[in-house]
Amino acid sequence: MNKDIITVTSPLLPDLNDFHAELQKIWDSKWITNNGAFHKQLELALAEYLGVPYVSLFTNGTLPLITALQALRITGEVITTPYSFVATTHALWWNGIKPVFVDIDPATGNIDPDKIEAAITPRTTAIMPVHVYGKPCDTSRIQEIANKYGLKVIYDAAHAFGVKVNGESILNAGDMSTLSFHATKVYNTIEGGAMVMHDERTKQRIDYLKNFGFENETTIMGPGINSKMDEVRAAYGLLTLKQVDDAIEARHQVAIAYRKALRDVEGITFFDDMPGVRHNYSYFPIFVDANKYGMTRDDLYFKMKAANVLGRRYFYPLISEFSTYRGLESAKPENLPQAHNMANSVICLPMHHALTEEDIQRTIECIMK
Ligand code: T4K
Repeated sequence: MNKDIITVTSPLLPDLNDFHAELQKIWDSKWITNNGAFHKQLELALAEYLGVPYVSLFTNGTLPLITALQALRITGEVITTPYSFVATTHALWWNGIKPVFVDIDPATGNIDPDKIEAAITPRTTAIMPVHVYGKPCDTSRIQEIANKYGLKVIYDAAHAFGVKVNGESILNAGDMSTLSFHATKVYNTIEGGAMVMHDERTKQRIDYLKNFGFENETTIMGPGINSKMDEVRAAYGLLTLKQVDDAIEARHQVAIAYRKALRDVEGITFFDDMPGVRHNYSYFPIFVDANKYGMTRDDLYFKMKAANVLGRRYFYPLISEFSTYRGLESAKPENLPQAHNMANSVICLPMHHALTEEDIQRTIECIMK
């Protein structure tokens, strides 16, 4: 048996010679960070590619979440999902905000809008949903609730690069959206991230906040932080942006192959494409029903591992199960049955642009027994 390791993802890398040519320009200019030429160019290129008015680049996908909460002066309680990567809730914690977990809709893995209103208290100031796996939240319903109660909405769109609903970027929903450009994402700048906002004034404020609050050489507009992207990663990001459509199409083909092979496997389910949505195929989660499949999720996960097919249990354990959060009333398992069910049954299969036919077959064979 071929024992080469198949990883859950693999970074989209630019051609090294192309990258070297860009590095030469940076070396010649000696301008290596602080809103340089490549940084400016990438912000504009991303705004155009994504179909959004303004983009502010960050050094990762966690700091724009923390900064968005600061910029909107969010305090008290924020309604969020336990079914995400820990960074979502950590961003609230770092701002001294109490997370209030609401269960998910099993059809999407996203926060269930029907359960949001019951979690609102006089201390609630915002909703922070996640487009988990890049699947769009029900943004209209969430906005209706936010309008009714005067709440802000910040989307953690770390997984939703390039996702559109009926031709409109999902990143235009809510007050702000944040992206991650980590190496493991569909589009990467090694480490990196961004915030998407609707107006120039907010963009200006965010640009100050990510640079210590400096408005000019001598004026500080507020307690900012340092979360700027440097020129090397911005240049890298301009190159990977040219490759990302092909990478998404390659991922789409992997999704087609997985769905074709696994559709009739008893006890294995997965998401299909949503009508009108341009997906990015950032993850391919499958859900194992142990009774029907005849094997538990963990047994399958370890069987795959033994065959060097490294799926991942994103997102297990739930955020609400980590020691920092599990004492919260909203973290009680009885409040989050759907999220627990999903976290206990999920395996994200290897999904990236460079998977070969053989890799896909080896993955499928592990599941088909
Ligand atoms: N919000 C959400 C919803 C998020 O999912 C994330 C991050 C954030 C916010 C925060 O964004 P950032 O601050 O991270 O930009 C990964 C990522 O580190 C993290 O970015 C991501 N979500 C999370 C879901 O997954 P790990 O710990 O699973 O990555 P790791 O190192 O185990 O890598 C997984 C596989 O990827 C490896 O087995 C092989 C491959 N890989 C990885 C790296 C780093 C490579 O081939 N090359 C590489 O350089 O966390």
